[in-house]
Amino acid sequence: DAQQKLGPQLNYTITGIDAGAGIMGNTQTALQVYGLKTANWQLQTSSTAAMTSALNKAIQYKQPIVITGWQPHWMFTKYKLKFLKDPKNVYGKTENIDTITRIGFKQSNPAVYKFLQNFNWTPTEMSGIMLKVNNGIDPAKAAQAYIDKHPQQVKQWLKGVAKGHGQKVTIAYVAWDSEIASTNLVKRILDKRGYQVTIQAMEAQPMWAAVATKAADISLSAWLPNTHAIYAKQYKGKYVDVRANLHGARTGLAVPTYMKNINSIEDLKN
Ligand code: PBE
Repeated sequence: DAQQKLGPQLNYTITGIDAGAGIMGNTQTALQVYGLKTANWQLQTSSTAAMTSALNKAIQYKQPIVITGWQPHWMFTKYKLKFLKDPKNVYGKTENIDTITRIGFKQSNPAVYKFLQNFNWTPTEMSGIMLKVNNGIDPAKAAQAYIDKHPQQVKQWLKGVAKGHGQKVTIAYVAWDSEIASTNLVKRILDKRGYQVTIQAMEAQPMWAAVATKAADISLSAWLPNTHAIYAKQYKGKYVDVRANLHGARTGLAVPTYMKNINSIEDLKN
Protein backbone atom coordinates (compact mmCIF):
# COMPACT_ATOMS: atom_id res chain seq x y z
CA ASP A 1 0.00 0.00 0.00
CA ALA A 2 0.93 3.64 -0.40
CA GLN A 3 1.99 3.94 3.24
CA GLN A 4 4.65 1.30 2.90
CA LYS A 5 8.14 2.41 2.01
CA LEU A 6 9.37 1.82 -1.51
CA GLY A 7 12.67 0.11 -0.61
CA PRO A 8 11.19 -2.90 1.19
CA GLN A 9 8.41 -3.19 -1.42
CA LEU A 10 11.01 -3.52 -4.16
CA ASN A 11 13.48 -5.55 -2.16
CA TYR A 12 15.74 -2.49 -2.63
CA THR A 13 16.20 -3.55 -6.24
CA ILE A 14 16.47 -1.54 -9.43
CA THR A 15 15.71 -3.64 -12.48
CA GLY A 16 18.61 -3.26 -14.92
CA ILE A 17 19.71 -4.67 -18.27
CA ASP A 18 22.86 -6.23 -19.80
CA ALA A 19 26.04 -5.85 -17.74
CA GLY A 20 28.06 -4.05 -20.43
CA ALA A 21 25.51 -1.29 -21.00
CA GLY A 22 26.77 2.16 -20.05
CA ILE A 23 23.59 2.80 -18.13
CA MET A 24 24.51 -0.04 -15.76
CA GLY A 25 27.86 1.55 -14.86
CA ASN A 26 26.19 4.92 -14.41
CA THR A 27 23.56 3.36 -12.17
CA GLN A 28 26.27 1.85 -9.97
CA THR A 29 27.70 5.36 -9.71
CA ALA A 30 24.24 6.72 -8.89
CA LEU A 31 23.84 4.16 -6.09
CA GLN A 32 27.08 5.48 -4.58
CA VAL A 33 26.55 9.18 -5.19
CA TYR A 34 22.99 9.25 -3.85
CA GLY A 35 23.86 7.13 -0.80
CA LEU A 36 21.57 4.34 -1.96
CA LYS A 37 24.26 1.70 -1.74
CA THR A 38 24.58 2.24 2.00
CA ALA A 39 20.77 2.09 2.18
CA ASN A 40 21.00 -1.44 0.74
CA TRP A 41 19.80 -0.67 -2.78
CA GLN A 42 21.19 -2.86 -5.53
CA LEU A 43 21.08 -3.07 -9.29
CA GLN A 44 19.87 -6.26 -10.88
CA THR A 45 21.60 -7.29 -14.10
CA SER A 46 19.36 -8.87 -16.72
CA SER A 47 18.55 -7.99 -20.31
CA THR A 48 16.39 -5.41 -22.04
CA ALA A 49 13.80 -8.12 -22.75
CA ALA A 50 13.66 -9.26 -19.12
CA MET A 51 13.53 -5.67 -17.90
CA THR A 52 10.67 -4.64 -20.20
CA SER A 53 8.82 -7.83 -19.31
CA ALA A 54 9.14 -7.04 -15.57
CA LEU A 55 7.99 -3.50 -16.37
CA ASN A 56 5.00 -4.79 -18.30
CA LYS A 57 3.99 -7.04 -15.42
CA ALA A 58 4.38 -4.29 -12.81
CA ILE A 59 2.25 -1.92 -14.88
CA GLN A 60 -0.40 -4.56 -15.39
CA TYR A 61 -0.84 -4.83 -11.60
CA LYS A 62 -0.01 -1.17 -10.92
CA GLN A 63 2.88 -2.21 -8.72
CA PRO A 64 5.98 -0.12 -8.11
CA ILE A 65 9.13 -0.72 -10.13
CA VAL A 66 12.33 1.22 -10.79
CA ILE A 67 14.12 0.51 -14.05
CA THR A 68 17.13 1.69 -16.01
CA GLY A 69 15.32 3.63 -18.74
CA TRP A 70 16.38 5.43 -21.89
CA GLN A 71 15.18 7.21 -24.97
CA PRO A 72 14.74 6.61 -27.80
CA HIS A 73 13.01 3.37 -26.92
CA TRP A 74 9.48 2.08 -27.44
CA MET A 75 9.04 1.65 -23.65
CA PHE A 76 8.33 5.39 -23.46
CA THR A 77 5.74 5.10 -26.22
CA LYS A 78 4.06 1.98 -24.91
CA TYR A 79 3.98 2.87 -21.20
CA LYS A 80 3.48 6.03 -19.18
CA LEU A 81 6.91 6.46 -17.65
CA LYS A 82 8.86 9.32 -16.14
CA PHE A 83 12.58 9.78 -15.66
CA LEU A 84 13.56 10.40 -12.05
CA LYS A 85 15.25 13.76 -11.53
CA ASP A 86 19.00 13.49 -11.30
CA PRO A 87 20.12 16.57 -9.33
CA LYS A 88 23.67 15.25 -9.03
CA ASN A 89 23.83 14.86 -12.82
CA VAL A 90 25.12 11.29 -12.90
CA TYR A 91 23.47 10.44 -16.22
CA GLY A 92 24.44 13.65 -18.02
CA LYS A 93 22.30 16.30 -19.65
CA THR A 94 22.72 15.91 -23.40
CA GLU A 95 23.32 12.57 -24.98
CA ASN A 96 23.87 11.71 -28.63
CA ILE A 97 24.28 8.50 -30.53
CA ASP A 98 27.52 8.80 -32.49
CA THR A 99 28.82 7.00 -35.53
CA ILE A 100 32.38 5.77 -35.08
CA THR A 101 34.76 4.02 -37.48
CA ARG A 102 38.04 2.23 -37.25
CA ILE A 103 41.18 4.23 -37.94
CA GLY A 104 41.89 4.22 -41.68
CA PHE A 105 38.34 3.45 -42.81
CA LYS A 106 37.94 6.87 -44.40
CA GLN A 107 41.00 6.20 -46.58
CA SER A 108 40.00 2.67 -47.54
CA ASN A 109 36.34 3.45 -48.22
CA PRO A 110 35.78 7.20 -48.74
CA ALA A 111 32.33 6.68 -50.28
CA VAL A 112 30.86 4.88 -47.30
CA TYR A 113 32.63 7.34 -45.02
CA LYS A 114 30.87 10.12 -46.93
CA PHE A 115 27.56 8.37 -46.33
CA LEU A 116 28.34 8.22 -42.60
CA GLN A 117 29.07 11.94 -42.64
CA ASN A 118 25.60 12.49 -44.11
CA PHE A 119 23.63 10.01 -42.05
CA ASN A 120 21.60 11.42 -39.17
CA TRP A 121 17.99 11.19 -38.10
CA THR A 122 15.66 12.04 -35.23
CA PRO A 123 14.33 9.99 -32.33
CA THR A 124 10.84 10.19 -33.89
CA GLU A 125 12.11 8.82 -37.19
CA MET A 126 13.99 6.04 -35.43
CA SER A 127 10.87 5.16 -33.42
CA GLY A 128 9.06 4.24 -36.61
CA ILE A 129 11.40 1.30 -37.14
CA MET A 130 11.61 0.42 -33.44
CA LEU A 131 7.86 0.09 -33.03
CA LYS A 132 7.59 -2.14 -36.08
CA VAL A 133 10.35 -4.41 -34.84
CA ASN A 134 8.71 -4.50 -31.40
CA ASN A 135 5.52 -5.60 -33.15
CA GLY A 136 7.35 -8.58 -34.60
CA ILE A 137 8.32 -7.26 -38.02
CA ASP A 138 11.70 -8.40 -39.28
CA PRO A 139 14.27 -5.56 -38.86
CA ALA A 140 15.34 -5.77 -42.52
CA LYS A 141 11.71 -5.42 -43.61
CA ALA A 142 11.13 -2.53 -41.22
CA ALA A 143 14.26 -0.85 -42.63
CA GLN A 144 12.99 -1.30 -46.18
CA ALA A 145 9.61 0.15 -45.21
CA TYR A 146 11.44 3.19 -43.81
CA ILE A 147 13.39 3.60 -47.07
CA ASP A 148 10.17 3.38 -49.10
CA LYS A 149 8.55 6.01 -46.92
CA HIS A 150 11.48 8.48 -46.89
CA PRO A 151 12.92 8.57 -50.43
CA GLN A 152 14.04 12.21 -50.23
CA GLN A 153 15.88 11.74 -46.96
CA VAL A 154 17.62 8.60 -48.19
CA LYS A 155 18.61 10.48 -51.36
CA GLN A 156 20.17 13.22 -49.20
CA TRP A 157 22.13 10.65 -47.22
CA LEU A 158 23.42 9.15 -50.47
CA LYS A 159 24.41 12.48 -51.94
CA GLY A 160 27.95 12.25 -53.26
CA VAL A 161 28.21 8.58 -52.25
CA ALA A 162 29.71 6.52 -55.07
CA LYS A 163 28.22 3.14 -55.85
CA GLY A 164 29.90 0.12 -54.37
CA HIS A 165 31.14 -2.85 -56.35
CA GLY A 166 30.69 -5.47 -53.71
CA GLN A 167 33.14 -3.92 -51.26
CA LYS A 168 32.76 -5.52 -47.87
CA VAL A 169 31.81 -3.38 -44.88
CA THR A 170 31.22 -4.60 -41.34
CA ILE A 171 29.12 -2.84 -38.74
CA ALA A 172 29.35 -3.86 -35.09
CA TYR A 173 26.36 -3.15 -32.89
CA VAL A 174 24.66 -4.09 -29.65
CA ALA A 175 21.16 -5.53 -29.94
CA TRP A 176 19.49 -2.59 -28.22
CA ASP A 177 16.30 -1.62 -30.04
CA SER A 178 17.69 1.73 -31.19
CA GLU A 179 20.80 0.13 -32.64
CA ILE A 180 18.86 -2.71 -34.28
CA ALA A 181 16.94 0.05 -36.07
CA SER A 182 19.89 2.21 -37.18
CA THR A 183 22.20 -0.67 -38.07
CA ASN A 184 19.62 -2.48 -40.19
CA LEU A 185 18.66 0.73 -41.93
CA VAL A 186 22.24 1.61 -42.84
CA LYS A 187 22.94 -1.96 -43.95
CA ARG A 188 19.91 -1.94 -46.22
CA ILE A 189 20.78 1.41 -47.80
CA LEU A 190 24.42 0.51 -48.39
CA ASP A 191 23.61 -2.99 -49.69
CA LYS A 192 21.32 -1.40 -52.26
CA ARG A 193 24.13 0.99 -53.17
CA GLY A 194 26.31 -1.97 -54.12
CA TYR A 195 28.21 -2.64 -50.90
CA GLN A 196 28.22 -5.93 -49.05
CA VAL A 197 27.43 -5.11 -45.47
CA THR A 198 27.77 -7.59 -42.62
CA ILE A 199 26.26 -6.63 -39.28
CA GLN A 200 27.59 -8.21 -36.10
CA ALA A 201 25.75 -8.11 -32.79
CA MET A 202 27.80 -8.23 -29.61
CA GLU A 203 28.05 -6.75 -26.12
CA ALA A 204 28.97 -3.10 -25.62
CA GLN A 205 32.62 -3.48 -24.70
CA PRO A 206 33.41 -5.95 -27.52
CA MET A 207 31.63 -3.55 -29.88
CA TRP A 208 34.01 -0.72 -28.99
CA ALA A 209 36.94 -3.16 -29.02
CA ALA A 210 35.95 -4.41 -32.49
CA VAL A 211 36.24 -0.89 -33.93
CA ALA A 212 39.42 -0.12 -31.96
CA THR A 213 41.17 -3.30 -33.14
CA LYS A 214 39.85 -2.88 -36.71
CA ALA A 215 37.87 -6.13 -36.52
CA ALA A 216 34.86 -4.02 -37.55
CA ASP A 217 34.73 -0.93 -39.77
CA ILE A 218 31.83 0.95 -38.23
CA SER A 219 29.55 1.23 -35.26
CA LEU A 220 26.43 3.39 -35.14
CA SER A 221 25.98 2.60 -31.44
CA ALA A 222 28.26 4.96 -29.50
CA TRP A 223 26.23 6.72 -26.81
CA LEU A 224 28.20 9.87 -25.96
CA PRO A 225 29.35 11.95 -24.23
CA ASN A 226 28.15 10.20 -21.10
CA THR A 227 26.80 6.69 -21.40
CA HIS A 228 29.82 5.15 -23.12
CA ALA A 229 32.39 7.56 -21.66
CA ILE A 230 34.23 4.67 -20.07
CA TYR A 231 34.72 2.95 -23.44
CA ALA A 232 35.55 6.19 -25.27
CA LYS A 233 38.29 6.77 -22.72
CA GLN A 234 39.56 3.22 -22.84
CA TYR A 235 39.88 3.27 -26.65
CA LYS A 236 40.89 6.90 -27.03
CA GLY A 237 42.90 7.50 -30.22
CA LYS A 238 41.87 4.11 -31.62
CA TYR A 239 38.64 5.13 -33.34
CA VAL A 240 37.27 8.01 -35.39
CA ASP A 241 34.19 9.81 -34.11
CA VAL A 242 32.43 10.71 -37.38
CA ARG A 243 29.40 12.59 -36.09
CA ALA A 244 26.24 12.32 -34.02
CA ASN A 245 23.71 10.28 -36.02
CA LEU A 246 21.00 11.17 -33.50
CA HIS A 247 20.55 14.01 -31.02
CA GLY A 248 18.27 14.00 -28.00
CA ALA A 249 19.00 10.61 -26.51
CA ARG A 250 18.62 10.28 -22.77
CA THR A 251 19.30 7.76 -20.03
CA GLY A 252 18.41 7.52 -16.35
CA LEU A 253 16.25 5.78 -13.82
CA ALA A 254 12.58 5.63 -14.71
CA VAL A 255 9.33 4.67 -13.01
CA PRO A 256 5.67 4.42 -14.09
CA THR A 257 3.86 7.77 -13.70
CA TYR A 258 1.45 6.24 -11.14
CA MET A 259 4.34 6.30 -8.64
CA LYS A 260 3.34 9.83 -7.72
CA ASN A 261 5.59 10.29 -4.69
CA ILE A 262 8.77 9.24 -6.45
CA ASN A 263 10.09 12.02 -8.67
CA SER A 264 13.80 12.16 -7.97
CA ILE A 265 16.49 9.54 -7.44
CA GLU A 266 16.78 11.06 -3.97
CA ASP A 267 13.19 9.98 -3.21
CA LEU A 268 14.25 6.33 -3.34
CA LYS A 269 15.86 6.77 0.07
CA ASN A 270 12.63 7.79 1.77
N1 PBE B 1 21.31 1.83 -23.58
C1 PBE B 1 20.70 1.86 -24.90
C2 PBE B 1 22.73 1.65 -23.92
C3 PBE B 1 22.95 2.50 -25.06
C4 PBE B 1 21.71 2.25 -25.84
C5 PBE B 1 21.04 3.10 -22.93
C6 PBE B 1 20.80 0.70 -22.86
C7 PBE B 1 23.75 1.73 -22.80
O1 PBE B 1 23.36 1.96 -21.66
O2 PBE B 1 24.93 1.52 -23.03
